[in-house]
Amino acid sequence: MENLKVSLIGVPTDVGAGVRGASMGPEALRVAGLGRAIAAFGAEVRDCGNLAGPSNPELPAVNGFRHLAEVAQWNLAVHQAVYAELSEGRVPIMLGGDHCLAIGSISAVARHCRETGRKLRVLWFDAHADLNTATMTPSGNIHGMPVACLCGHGPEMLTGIGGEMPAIRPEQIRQIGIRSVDEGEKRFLHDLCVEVFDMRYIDEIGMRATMEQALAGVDQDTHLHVSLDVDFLDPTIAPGVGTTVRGGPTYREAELCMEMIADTGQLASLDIVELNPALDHCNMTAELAVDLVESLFGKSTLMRMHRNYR
Ligand SMILES: [Mn+2]
Repeated sequence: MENLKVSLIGVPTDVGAGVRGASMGPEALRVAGLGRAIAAFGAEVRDCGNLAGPSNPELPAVNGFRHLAEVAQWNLAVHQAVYAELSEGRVPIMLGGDHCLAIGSISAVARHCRETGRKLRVLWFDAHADLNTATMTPSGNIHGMPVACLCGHGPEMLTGIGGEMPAIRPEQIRQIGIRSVDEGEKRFLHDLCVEVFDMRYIDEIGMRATMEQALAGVDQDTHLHVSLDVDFLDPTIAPGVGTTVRGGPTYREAELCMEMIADTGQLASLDIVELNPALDHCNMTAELAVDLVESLFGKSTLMRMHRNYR
């Protein structure tokens, strides 16, 4: 932990969301003590401040997309910032912002992995599959499309960020906590063979076995990226989200996910997205996110052996 260098990158925008407010997420996470919590583990924390970009024009969809130009501009900035921190050997934490920003961050992570010859595993914690396309989307909100864009399905302004198309392959993704999937997405998930651990699966086999499977094959050469949409969590513990879906993981289940990721020792980048302080109660959702990040960086109740899930 002594050599760990972490960079916080604030991305204050909600251009990809239907409900406004996620633009206030970065500051809420700072107020909840995110930087201090990570520094307490002996990591060196650099707060890069907030990226700049266009304001939210609040316009309707055009050809199936809302705010495509603005979303592209923000994601380009994210890509550059995340790539720069990775190039310096640091662990970037993107403080969103809505989930459309994962296009920029994960394309940067994928590029870094290609250039350094590392394997990439993306753990996508979310209530939604985020696999919509312009023809399938009910709303045109691009925060429902990042997985499709990263896999090469979407407008070139988004799929081309990072120079290689597609940025990632579906088999590099594991989705966890999914419980709201649109009809078209259901078909598409199946066709792309995305490995999805939905809530029914978690109910049936439990979170421990689920995470063992999601982490299977992760080894010393694996770059583990966590994309944490806070709507993954049950709304009773995480009300500060624009798109709540009931029936999500409990506090302990979520903690277990993060602890098992920490056990692998391979976490190398993180997105925290969709936190909406306008809908939160006394910053409790931001504080919960900080608790989870503490576990992700190795806070445990007892001294335990590190292990790999193969
Ligand atoms: Mn999402």
